This record gives sequence, C-alpha cells and structure tokens, in this order.
Amino acid sequence: MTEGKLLIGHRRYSSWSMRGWLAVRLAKLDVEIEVARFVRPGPTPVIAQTSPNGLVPYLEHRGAKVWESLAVCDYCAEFETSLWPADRIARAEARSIAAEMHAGFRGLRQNMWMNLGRDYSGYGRVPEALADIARIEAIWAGARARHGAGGPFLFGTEFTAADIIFAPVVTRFLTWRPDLSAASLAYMNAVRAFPLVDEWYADAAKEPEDWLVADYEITPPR
Ligand SMILES: N[C@@H](CCC(=O)N[C@@H](CS)C(=O)NCC(=O)O)C(=O)O
Repeated sequence: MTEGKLLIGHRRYSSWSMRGWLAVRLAKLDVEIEVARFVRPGPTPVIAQTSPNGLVPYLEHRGAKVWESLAVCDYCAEFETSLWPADRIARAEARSIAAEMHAGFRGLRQNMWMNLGRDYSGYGRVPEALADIARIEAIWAGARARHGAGGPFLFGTEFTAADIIFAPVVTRFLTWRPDLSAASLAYMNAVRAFPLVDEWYADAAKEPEDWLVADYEITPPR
C-alpha cells in the first residue's frame, strides 16, 4: 500500500509532469505513479476529474493534495530539504529563477515544445523563443557563477528544485538544438546524465506508439 499517488501526463511531452515526478522521486515519496493518456482535443477526462486545476502534475500524499509543479517542488522539499539550497542567498535566487520559469517563457514553450523522441535541430528559432533562450542562458550563467562552484548543477553539487524546474528546458534544447554557449551545453550534459532524468527518457521511450499525439509530432515551420 503506497502513501498516495502522482498523476502525470505522457513522459514524451509533459514538461510540467517531469518536474513533479523529479521532485517526488528526489524526495523519495512512496506514491503510485499514474500516467494519464492525453485526449485530444482536451480536456483529458481523468485529469479534469481528479486534479483541482485540471492539469498535471497532481499529487496526493498522506492526505495532502498538491497541484502546480512549483507547489509540488515545495511540498517535496519538506521531506528532502536539499531540494532548496541551504544558503539563504542562494535559496532566494533558486526560488526566484524557479518562479520565473514557472510563470513565463511562453515564446520558448510555444515554439519549441517538449518531444523527447524527435530531432528538431534548427527549427523554432523565432524571435520570441530566442529572447527566452537568451534570458535562460543568463539565468544559468548567473546561478552557476555565483553558487555553482564545486558541482555541475545550478547551485553546485545538489540537483535542486531549480534544476528540476529547468530540466524540461534542457530536454527542449536537446530536441531543438538552438545555438548555446559552451557553459550552457556543459550544464545540459550534467542534467541529461542525472540518473532520474535518464530514467524519465527511458520510460518515455517505452510509451506505446498509439500514444503519439499528432499535434506534437509535426515537422515545424522554419
Ligand atoms: N502551471 C501548471 C501547468 C501544468 C500543465 O499545463 N499541464 C499540462 C500538461 S504539460 C496538462 O495537464 N494538460 C492537460 C491535458 O493536456 O489534458 C503547473 O506548473 O503544474
């Protein structure tokens, strides 16, 4: 008997689900993982009927109900305190960049969607996406310069909630291959090599072919 459940969407496409799942796994919560197959056009009934905001990830754990991926990260940090940096100043920056990612970057999200199974190198480079990418590279460089010494992640050795929130961005960059600095590429390699990220990719590759969603599999316009 587990202590609850985490409802997520397709691993191949669902960036927000990836964040919730990483947080739950890093906090070692004993919950069942339930994967909802997206229905298109939405809403997906099981998600609409279960999750208060009609979206995934959605976590139920020991009587607590948690939605919104950033709230899931915060809830998980109550069980695994290293999800936020120990240092107050670093923690403030980690929370700020995680919140900024959670709240924005629509240009990137709309033009370089998550698809772990495709190579869209060279596509999606519209001005709105490129502006978001420039800001993300600045965020990564700043966190690494100020707090990253001693480890490959944004705040050093620990894979924190900030890395969780940016992990799906890393997958987008690996799929769409925009031009990036050597430092960004090094950070992305560290995230991609992180065992739980690798596990997510491996599980995504096992999703049945009839789960593919045509809208996310198109060849995008250049
Ligand atoms: N702000 C929300 C966004 C969650 C979200 O947009 N989830 C999408 C999947 S990535 C969803 O549940 N869509 C419902 C559907 O496609 O049926 C969060 O941080 O959790």
